Amino acid sequence: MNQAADDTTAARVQSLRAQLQAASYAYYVLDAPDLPDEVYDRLYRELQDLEAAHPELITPDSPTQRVGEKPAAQFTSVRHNIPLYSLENAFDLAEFRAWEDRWRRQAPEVGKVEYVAELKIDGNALALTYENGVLVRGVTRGDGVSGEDITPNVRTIRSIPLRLAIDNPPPVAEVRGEAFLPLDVFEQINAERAGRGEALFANPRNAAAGTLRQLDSRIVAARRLDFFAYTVYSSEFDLAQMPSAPDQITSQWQALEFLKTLGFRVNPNRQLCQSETDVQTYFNEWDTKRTRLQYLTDGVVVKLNDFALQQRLGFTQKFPRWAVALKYPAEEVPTVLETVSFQVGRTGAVTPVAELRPVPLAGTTVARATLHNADRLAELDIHQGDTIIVRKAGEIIPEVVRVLRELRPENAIKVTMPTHCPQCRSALVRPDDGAVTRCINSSCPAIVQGAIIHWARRDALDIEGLGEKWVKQLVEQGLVQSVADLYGLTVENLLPLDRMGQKSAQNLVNAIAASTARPWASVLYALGIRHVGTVNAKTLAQRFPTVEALAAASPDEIESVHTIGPEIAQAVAQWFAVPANQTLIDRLRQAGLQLAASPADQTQAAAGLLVGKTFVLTGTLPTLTRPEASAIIEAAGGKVTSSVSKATDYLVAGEKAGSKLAKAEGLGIAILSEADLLALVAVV
Ligand code: 3BA
Repeated sequence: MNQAADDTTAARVQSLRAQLQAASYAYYVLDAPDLPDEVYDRLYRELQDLEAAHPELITPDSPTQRVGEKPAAQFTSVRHNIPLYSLENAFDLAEFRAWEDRWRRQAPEVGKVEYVAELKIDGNALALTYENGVLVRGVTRGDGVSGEDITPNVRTIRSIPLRLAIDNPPPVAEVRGEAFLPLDVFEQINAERAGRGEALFANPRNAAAGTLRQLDSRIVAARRLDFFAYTVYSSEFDLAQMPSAPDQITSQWQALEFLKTLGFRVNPNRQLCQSETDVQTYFNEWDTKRTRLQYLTDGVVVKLNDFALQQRLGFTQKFPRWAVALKYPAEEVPTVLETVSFQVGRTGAVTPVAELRPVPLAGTTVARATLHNADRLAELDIHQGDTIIVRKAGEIIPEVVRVLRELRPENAIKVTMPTHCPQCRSALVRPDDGAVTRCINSSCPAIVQGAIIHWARRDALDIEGLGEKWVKQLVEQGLVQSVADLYGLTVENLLPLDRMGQKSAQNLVNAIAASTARPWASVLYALGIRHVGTVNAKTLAQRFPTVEALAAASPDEIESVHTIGPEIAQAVAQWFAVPANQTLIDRLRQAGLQLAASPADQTQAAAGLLVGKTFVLTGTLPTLTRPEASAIIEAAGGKVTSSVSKATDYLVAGEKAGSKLAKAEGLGIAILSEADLLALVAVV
């Protein structure tokens, strides 16, 4: 029976929460569990039962509220109160010294200083807002000015406290840090994706970013993201006045300690350095040690410790002057080449791929590396059985850097580019101006397969379940020769496929049917026209709201669209000129795909995303004139005014920006470069 909670129930609920929060902190933050799992589970269930009987007692910071029930429809974009700046990179000691010289020129009388060296986690920066100590918002870094509100997902991260662990929290506080995926979770996710024939995440950072943008927080919860905090801010309170803060927080080192007091995980592998030599030693020491960590790091962030000095140095347009990221070079390891395979992509491009004796490298096991193209293959002079060096710089497929000639086996056979397509045996061509060797048989199974996989991608027509394993069979068995054939498939057609059941067949047919509802911009992207990625497809679909309009447009007309260059325009016009593509469009029309923008899309596009936003332009922009920049802003619904005030949302600043820039900085107004502005309107 649901009766009003009495005082003792309320007290019990509070005590359960406190116990669970403490246990969770010990487990996820301190990594030192202090409560057996069964006890935790029993207390958790008791709390769940009490909350079910007395829903009025549920609070957003209750441990039961980490995982939502329903997926979010979409995330909204929110403006950061304080922008998240970028970090300047230094790739060697000379660049680090140049950074040091620069800030010292600005503060010439400063002598010896302290630096805080922190490992640079290769993750995703998040900004977390706490109101009266309770987590109310979690936002991605985005472009640094605005990010996406992903609060439901942030709540699932166990090392992020739902409530700050202090008694008198300030009205508002913001904590920033890095969310990341532990390496074992990353491996597990990719293994699952491979099993389902889905595209793999290139690295843990992309996997974490993809996870954070999942609309269903239950999936996020299952992925065990983690978080290290490194910044705490509040404009409305003075840390020094907080009862549980140290007397004064005047340095980064103290701030990190304070973040621990607030209940956050702070990376323990940090160091207070007294000299440049200390920083170098730390950097070198961690180059080896970091390979044993359960997360990826790509460098060391060095910050001047003293807040007063930080404040004095301030920020450039992009970076704080008081911090620098000392980057580790991309990792390289030797291994043995077993063979070279030649892959045919959806555009017919043939890529030589080295199949390797598997080696651990930068957090994953590497068994293949790209050899790029015929020129690179010739330049490396690679032979079967060669010992080679592979390097990984964020890609899924690492690259072969060089061959260790002295380790070449005797009589090794040189690897050369094939003359015929390894898939369909037709002669390969290499247009003399390009690096690419191509199969130009449009019914080559490799090309058809690639086109279908691209068609089904999440950012294209998002056909769930249509992964590589089914596509391969559909093409091999001749069921599908073009993406248009997908729309004629029936359950009966699919059942003979290896390991296809009634239920999966029905699901696949349904998923294919659902794809006919995807918007015109997605269809345009899915067609796989060269240079037409998601952003260009959106822009083109907006300017040409029907396929007929786009097909009839001349290259000049297409190029007149802002951000569309001659190469793109040419590729689009050429594509529509091919008779087979005209036939494809006709068949897609018959299948019911959206080849025109819906009325709703059109009004939204006309209204624009910049409605209600006020801009000021200053300085000389790299490519746009003032009238052009204004036209772009106004086309998206924004307003351009001439002077900076509190009502200004964005200042677009170019070279030789003067007092307006200083004023905007003073008011904390977001500063955009021309590129930032273009990125902003491309989202529309
Ligand atoms: N410290 C990333 N920025 C970082 C506060 C500053 C900063 C980072 C950092 C700007 C890491 C840029 C994005 C951002 C404001 C976050 C770190 C790491 N410190 N330890 C100096 O581990 N990846 N990233 N901007 N907050």
